[in-house]
Amino acid sequence: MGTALVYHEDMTATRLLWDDPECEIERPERLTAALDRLRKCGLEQRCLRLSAREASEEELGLVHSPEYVSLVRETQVLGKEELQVLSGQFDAIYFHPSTFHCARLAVGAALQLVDAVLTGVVQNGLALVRPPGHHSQRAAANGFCVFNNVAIAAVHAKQKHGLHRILIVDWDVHHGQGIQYLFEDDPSILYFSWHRYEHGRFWPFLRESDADAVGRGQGLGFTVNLPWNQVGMGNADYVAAFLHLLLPLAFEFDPELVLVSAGFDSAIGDPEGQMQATPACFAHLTQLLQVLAGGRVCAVLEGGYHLESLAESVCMTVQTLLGDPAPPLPGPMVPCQSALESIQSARAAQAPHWRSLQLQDVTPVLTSPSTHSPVGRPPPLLPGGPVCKTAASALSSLLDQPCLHPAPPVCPAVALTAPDITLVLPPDVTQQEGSALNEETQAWARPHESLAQDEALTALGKLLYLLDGVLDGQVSSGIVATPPSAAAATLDVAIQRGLSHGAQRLLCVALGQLDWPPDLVHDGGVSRALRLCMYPGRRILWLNIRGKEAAALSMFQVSTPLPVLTGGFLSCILGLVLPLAYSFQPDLVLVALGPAHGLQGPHAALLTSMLRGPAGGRVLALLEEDSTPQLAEILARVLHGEAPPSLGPYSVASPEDAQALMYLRGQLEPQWKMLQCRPHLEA
Ligand code: Q9C
Ligand code: ZN
Repeated sequence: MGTALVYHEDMTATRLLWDDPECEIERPERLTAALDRLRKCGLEQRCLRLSAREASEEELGLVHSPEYVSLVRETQVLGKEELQVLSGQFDAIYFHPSTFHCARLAVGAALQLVDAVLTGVVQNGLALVRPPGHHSQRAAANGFCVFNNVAIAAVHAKQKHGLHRILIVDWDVHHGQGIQYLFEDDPSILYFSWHRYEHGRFWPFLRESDADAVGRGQGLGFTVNLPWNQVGMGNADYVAAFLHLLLPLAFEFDPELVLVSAGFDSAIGDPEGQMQATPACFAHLTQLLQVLAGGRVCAVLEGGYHLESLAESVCMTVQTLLGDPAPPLPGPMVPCQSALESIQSARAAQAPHWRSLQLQDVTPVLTSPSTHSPVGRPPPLLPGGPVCKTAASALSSLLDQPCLHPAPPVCPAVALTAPDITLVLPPDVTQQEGSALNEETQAWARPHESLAQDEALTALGKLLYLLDGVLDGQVSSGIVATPPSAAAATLDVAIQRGLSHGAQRLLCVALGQLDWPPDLVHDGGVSRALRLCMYPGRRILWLNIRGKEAAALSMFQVSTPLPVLTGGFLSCILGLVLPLAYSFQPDLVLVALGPAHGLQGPHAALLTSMLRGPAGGRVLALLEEDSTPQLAEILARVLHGEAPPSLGPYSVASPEDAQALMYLRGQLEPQWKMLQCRPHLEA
């Protein structure tokens, strides 16, 4: 199943006809720049192109009043002067004679996308639209938005497709107050928005954009606001917000569809947002959403005013929707104190409404009273007020690279040692036949007794071949089956070989009874393992889930006994595994499912799928030969970019699991900063 790209050239028609510095950034080139770059990168060609239709007035009426729809309809025949006067009655709005037509196409595009996804024509998609929608209200245009494209799409999905739970993720840098107002008492729509807020000093200057606005009535807890109180938020801040706030709630909510209010004014270079997240960050955000709702993700363009940054971010989003692995994020992954304060405040505000946040430490942050003013609009900040991170680095150098998108994408290869098993695989996943040279394989096997038998040797040869393929970029990822008795030794060789073949940092996630490879620990005196830990580069991070005890033997050796079949599993992935992985920034991840790993297919698939993120997709999964072919198949599919199957109804972590997790996080937090979800006390 593919990716839809919904568009219509007519949406470039609406434009500002008079001088207005506030509105001039919302211009037709936004669409053409994005589309041009999609073409140049070969991404448009990989999508199912759908030509946008106009929404009917009945469809507009799903969220707008008839009087308001009439008012906008009548702008078609107004002259420039009259348009300007009418525009002045709204905040940050211009009308053009083509506005009604364009705005109906924008809504129609969102509806067509939702229809294509919910009827199974495609898996996901992007609607490239103007005007944007998320500020628009029942009877008011606002912030360049005329009709609320995403809100109408959500109501349509409920009414025409019978959906019960829809997640709206608004990653635009402005608060989509229009969406919030329309659904604030509706528990069937979970609305998440982060936005530049600066304690109320940023447009639209609303008290109800703060973290303590959580919805009302039946909808309590279904509005999630994450206000950014400083500019300069970057990749680490955005990913932390997803891991520690959005995703725990989203998994608990268990949406049937994810709608993204995909504004890219939250990216680096944008004059409105003044943020620092690079375009690649949107690939990660997209990938993190694709594990929800069976991968049914519909992104609809909102803002984004730096043409280059917008175009590149759009490409990153589409490429990820197509299933390609997200590129590694540049720079150290350390969320800033202000971001942690915001995340913590939002978690604290939501905790009463979500089991996934209970039993976790959500004590609110004390901020000095001077930063909040109780009534009215706080005084504006002087230009050059608090910035979270040092000034913009090289946006241009980032965007000038013409070939950020490898095409065609590399695909996962699957190697199996049991040749009689036939797997049903996606067409562009190859079943690997190749093997490393015999002498080489034997040399690697020699120190390990358990690798002496033929079966184990054959598996090892395939593993070595596949590992080289991944590290050399011929395949993106892979799966190897080994005899159970050889699992630990094979993993050991994989680690050594990975490091000697160019991996700088290697993350090993071992499940079940796979201890830190025995010969590494027990080879007398200082083991190779410990030597590697002391190596200046600190190159291996070892994480054993379901190890014997919860322990951080060192910052590079972590063990946790979390039972994998309960809600503890999800909090372990979101609260421990992914934060560690994103902090470590490995260039290769080994996922080893050892004896008694106890993972069901969907759990293994979710873990493997999410570990693609931190490592640029370079994941090697090691299975035991006697695991079911279905397991190999499902892992091949997620490594290929397909959505993992649902985990089923949400189950909460047991108090013991939650405790063990909190203990480990507390120990590791000082070194691995993505684990943090509250600011330091001294800050
Ligand atoms: N410098 C969207 O991104 N002007 N709308 C704010 C602050 C209005 C943004 C002025 C911005 C509207 C869809
Ligand atoms: Zn915006």
